[in-house]
Amino acid sequence: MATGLPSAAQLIRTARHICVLTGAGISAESGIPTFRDALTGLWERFRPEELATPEAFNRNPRRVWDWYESRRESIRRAEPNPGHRALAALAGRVPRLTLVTQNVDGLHQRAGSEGVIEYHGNILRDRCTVEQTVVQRAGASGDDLPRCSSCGALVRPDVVWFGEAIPAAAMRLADAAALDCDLFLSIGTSSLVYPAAGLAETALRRGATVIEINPQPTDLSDAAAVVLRGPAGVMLPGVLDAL
Ligand code: BV8
Repeated sequence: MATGLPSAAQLIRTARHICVLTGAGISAESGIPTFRDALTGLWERFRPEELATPEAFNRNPRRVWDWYESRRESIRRAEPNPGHRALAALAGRVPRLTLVTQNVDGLHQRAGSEGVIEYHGNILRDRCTVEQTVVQRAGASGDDLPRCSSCGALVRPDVVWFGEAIPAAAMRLADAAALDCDLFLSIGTSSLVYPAAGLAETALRRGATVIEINPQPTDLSDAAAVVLRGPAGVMLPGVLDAL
């Protein structure tokens, strides 16, 4: 396993198709707590599986909405950071780059990335729990829970909860990129949540090379040809400069 920007830059310079998977770590420098950090303070007594599941929502929609509204607030205040921006710029410097994100914050798009595959949806969109489509909310309702403007059913955040399937189009596009890429960039993810974490394994099985960018080691680190052990907001601009 090599370390350092020159090795990463050399691999990126010669890649035919780069598949990138990002996790909450790339948004950490925008001030957005990673998924587990989001369960601190008021929410520290909950585990992700107790809030980010259909069961939790059906049991207590108010509590789940309060958590999502507090996360939406921090996302609305956040700006893309140099890591997001360097990744958007990188796409214009290589023959082909597919960006798959586990993040639901929309910051890659705000940084200028195009064709972003939102593997776990987007927290800022509302989805009708009956029509299963992205909808506008109706005005304030009696029980002050957000409701669908067309059918009056509860709306939920348009994200993938634990135990729910990945949206079919996102799954198909991400799998195709992991199967076809010759270089896989894993950035800011603990590689713990499946099937997202399986994308790197798919790429490896097809003989792709892996680069990991993360201040901490993960289960993927040993399989990476190059590890940039630091924050994405520093490492990605560094890679771009080294190209
Ligand atoms: C499914 C959206 C089946 C919601 C999210 C046992 C074993 C294996 C799997 C399972 C199991 N039991 C259950 C499962 C399946 C389960 C799963 O994987 N569970 C885990 C906990 C074991 N998966 C599912 O349920 C998935 N669905 O399997 O469905 C099915 C199939 C067909 C039909 C029906 C059903 C759905 C999973 C999606 C859940 N939704 N998010 C929301 O956001 O509210 S997951 C959420 O957590 C994130 O999206 C991300 O994917 C995941 C991890 O979040 P974090 O830990 O916060 O972030 P991350 O992992 O990225 O960690 C931060 C990293 O950044 C760290 O490594 C840190 O070092 C690094 N970092 C920090 N600062 C920086 C940095 N890196 C770079 N720069 C920095 N500055």
